[in-house]
Amino acid sequence: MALTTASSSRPGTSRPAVSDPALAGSLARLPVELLHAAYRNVIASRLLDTKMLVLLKQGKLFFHIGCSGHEVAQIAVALALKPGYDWAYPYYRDLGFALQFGYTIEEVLLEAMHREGGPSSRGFAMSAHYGRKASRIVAQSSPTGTQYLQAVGTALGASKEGKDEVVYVSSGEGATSEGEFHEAIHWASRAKLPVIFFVQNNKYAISVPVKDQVAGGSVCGIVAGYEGLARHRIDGGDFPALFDIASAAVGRARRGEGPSLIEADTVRLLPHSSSDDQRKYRDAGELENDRLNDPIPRLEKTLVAAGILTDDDIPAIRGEIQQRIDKAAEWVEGQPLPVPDELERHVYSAKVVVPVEGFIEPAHEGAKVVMVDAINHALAEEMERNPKMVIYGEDVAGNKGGVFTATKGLTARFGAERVFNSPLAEASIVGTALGLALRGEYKPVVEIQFGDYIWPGFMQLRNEVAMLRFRSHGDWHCPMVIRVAVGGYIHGGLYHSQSIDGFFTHIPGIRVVFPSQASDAKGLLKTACRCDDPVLFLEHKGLYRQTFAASPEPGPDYLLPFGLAKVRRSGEDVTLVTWGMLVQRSLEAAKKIEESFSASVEVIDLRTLNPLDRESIFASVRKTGKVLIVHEDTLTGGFGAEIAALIAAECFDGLDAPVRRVAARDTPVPYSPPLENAMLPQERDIVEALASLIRF
Ligand SMILES: Cc1ncc(C[n+]2csc(CCOP(=O)(O)OP(=O)(O)O)c2C)c(N)n1
Repeated sequence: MALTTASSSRPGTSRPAVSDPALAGSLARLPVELLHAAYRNVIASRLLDTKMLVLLKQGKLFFHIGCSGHEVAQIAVALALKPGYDWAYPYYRDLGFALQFGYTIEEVLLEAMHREGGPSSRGFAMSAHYGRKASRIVAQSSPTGTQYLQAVGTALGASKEGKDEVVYVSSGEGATSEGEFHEAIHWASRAKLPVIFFVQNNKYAISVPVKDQVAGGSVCGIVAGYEGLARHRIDGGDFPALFDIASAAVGRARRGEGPSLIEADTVRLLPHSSSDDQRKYRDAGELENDRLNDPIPRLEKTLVAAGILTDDDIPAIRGEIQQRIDKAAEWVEGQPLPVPDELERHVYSAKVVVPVEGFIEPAHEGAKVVMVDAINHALAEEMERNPKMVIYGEDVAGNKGGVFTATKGLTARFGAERVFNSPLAEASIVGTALGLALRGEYKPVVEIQFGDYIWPGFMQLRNEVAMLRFRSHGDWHCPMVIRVAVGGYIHGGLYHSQSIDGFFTHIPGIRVVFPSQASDAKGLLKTACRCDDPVLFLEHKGLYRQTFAASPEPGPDYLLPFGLAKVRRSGEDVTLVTWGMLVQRSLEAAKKIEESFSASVEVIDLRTLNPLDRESIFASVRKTGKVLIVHEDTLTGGFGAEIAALIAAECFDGLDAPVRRVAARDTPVPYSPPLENAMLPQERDIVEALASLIRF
């Protein structure tokens, strides 16, 4: 069965052009057949809602979230945009928008019935999470509000490219309470980016009424202070007026004059979702009032008055679309479900920058360089090589070059268009980078000033960056580098000392790199800048200028593979697995042990935590029979626990002693030196643990 769009059948093209004043304004300039198609999409959206609720009752789908009451508003706005040229970040209630932007009836049902052939996720994401690459509908997630920053990032790319593309992004009024919405409005207004923020105010966020959500009840009102933002509040049932306003907003965006927010007052004719019963929190009178304000009969009246439709067309079109929907549902039922073999296919890219196999580590002959300068040089070389690489973050631009100087001189060399300051907002940094990266041209390499402050960006990292490829079954991906200064031993206290590797190694979809010395940092960062996956690049602040972490600088062609650990000291009696700052302390401890015992310690520096070089660990443990894992992050749930479990599972027969760990104590990192020293692992802790293993 061929997939056809709801808008592909176009009866009535011979009707007279629009003449009724009800359709005054820019709508009158639209070809009649386009209005017909839009009307058909309105009806398809409504009938699909009803059909999906029937399928739900029949146990053929698990979840439904309705558009009913919103479709007229959505389709009026979609009509003002160019699908496939403009970009769209619709939300879960945007069925009407999705149809107008290119979704077919069959595609809606393929997603709803979690079939393999759906355009957004092929059964990996919930239904109503729209995504369609050919229409530039970016595959959506469930967190309310995250889409806003991504839309801004995509618009940033359009503006950098000098293209007049526009980015549509939407939500209900409830989601505008999320900070990310305001961060997005802020960035777009400041940078005059071509974004249409479309807020569909149906007066409820699940059961929470708008009075408990939005000061004054109007989103338009609460964003009044953003200079450069055009704002419109409009009746969401007034199709011509909405189209007019959307067209004006799109025109303004295309001309580079900045973003617009359109708040449409809509009715929600269904409960929040199929898991909700709105009679629990809305009285019968209110529900009846919504029904009386159903925008579809009103649209039909307007179209009939304008000569676009006749009264007889209406039931005929409905009947025809109903038939198509029923037929499509039957067809979809026969379509294959996704196969479990596909599960891991789109967690990471299949592209590898440098294969581990066959890699021979060269001796570097450059002048000695400290780690922060090696990082700076890696960035400069990659900027030179890739004109679409951009660097941004807090304080990274100009003469400062970041609080640790890692980006020093890069703005002067590559220009403020490519190396620039972001607002002080970590969710903005990560969210916009995602939206920029998924366009396919740009490689954002962003800086998070301190690991301690990555948490506002954690939602974007965990739920968006890490999951985009997976949830879109490989259609969308967002390769980027997130450089983060981490770690303690610098008397930085609770909020300038945190280790974050335990959190991020738990997230499928993000590579985690943690070098311990300058040449590795350079080679790994250059690989990260060419990697097809998102890479969290951890830079230990205490190592930036340490002489023990300095090394001869590798040349510009040097790339170090991910997933290749390094034996930093060979030994026979105990294996010590470590990374980051504790590599040096472990090497010192190993030396001391060898001086006091007739035993040698093999020290393995992992260099990348994801991918993890399991084979090097296992080979060493099989040789020594004893293993100590040393890391700076807190003990409980630290990455050492994962390594210990892997060793227990893989090397049990070869172990002569229990797997041991030295890690930070399970407290925050305190400020005063005696406290900090007690909390973070010290050389003596490693010596003691090694000694006890040797004696075991
Ligand atoms: C970050 C986040 N918090 C909570 C939820 C659960 N949730 C899903 S939809 C929703 C209400 C959203 O209401 P609104 O933005 O007004 O849109 P509407 O559903 O009314 O169209 C909530 C709380 C979520 N998906 N994401």
